[in-house]
Amino acid sequence: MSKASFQPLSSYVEYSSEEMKQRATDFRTHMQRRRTVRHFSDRPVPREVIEECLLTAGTAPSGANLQPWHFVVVSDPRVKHEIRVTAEQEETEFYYRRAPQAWLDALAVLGTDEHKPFLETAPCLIVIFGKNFSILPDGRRVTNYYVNESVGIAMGFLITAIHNAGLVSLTHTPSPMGFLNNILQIPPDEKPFLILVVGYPAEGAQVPNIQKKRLEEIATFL
Ligand code: IYR
Repeated sequence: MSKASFQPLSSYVEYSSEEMKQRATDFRTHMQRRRTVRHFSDRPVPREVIEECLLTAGTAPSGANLQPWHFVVVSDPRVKHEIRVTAEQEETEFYYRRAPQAWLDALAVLGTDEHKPFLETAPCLIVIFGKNFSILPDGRRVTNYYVNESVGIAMGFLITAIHNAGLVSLTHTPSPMGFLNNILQIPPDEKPFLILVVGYPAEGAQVPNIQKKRLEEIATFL
């Protein structure tokens, strides 16, 4: 077991209450401009931007700091094509056979169906895997903890970073997702979590007319 080692918290910056409020409001306004987009342009995105956003995702807190995530960035058109074809097979099963009517009813506001052209049009697919085990620097294989929570937090950081950089994204979850291990040759102990489709919006892109809940509906102060 490695021992805890500490250092001063030198990166913390304190703001006045006024400044804090302004920053919180500015950030909310910035985040409220984010929309999940399904109409993508095929315009390529700079690789360094994706790298920076992945490094931001990698700053997320994780169980025992084991960082149980693996981001596979796909821009090869042949691999994207294979992912699209297989995802559409699974999605056809989902929409026509697997999904209960209540689920299809809930999805109706989004106008989604089994067609997933964005998996080929968008320049970049980031497939996020959660790792059940880590290999430590000394070669030991250890169990990861809170993998779903950790990967979920890192995903939030990634989506925020991509929005902040000026690109759009779509959290896409074909179900089941095991085919991604086969296509991308990822070992079975890594579990696909979702595909984050990243790029520029298509010209004239449209988004569903949906609302976010009000504070009173999502928060309780005691
Ligand atoms: N995986 C399907 C269905 C779907 C499910 C949910 I929950 C969504 O928020 C959106 C879609 C699809 O991608 O179409």
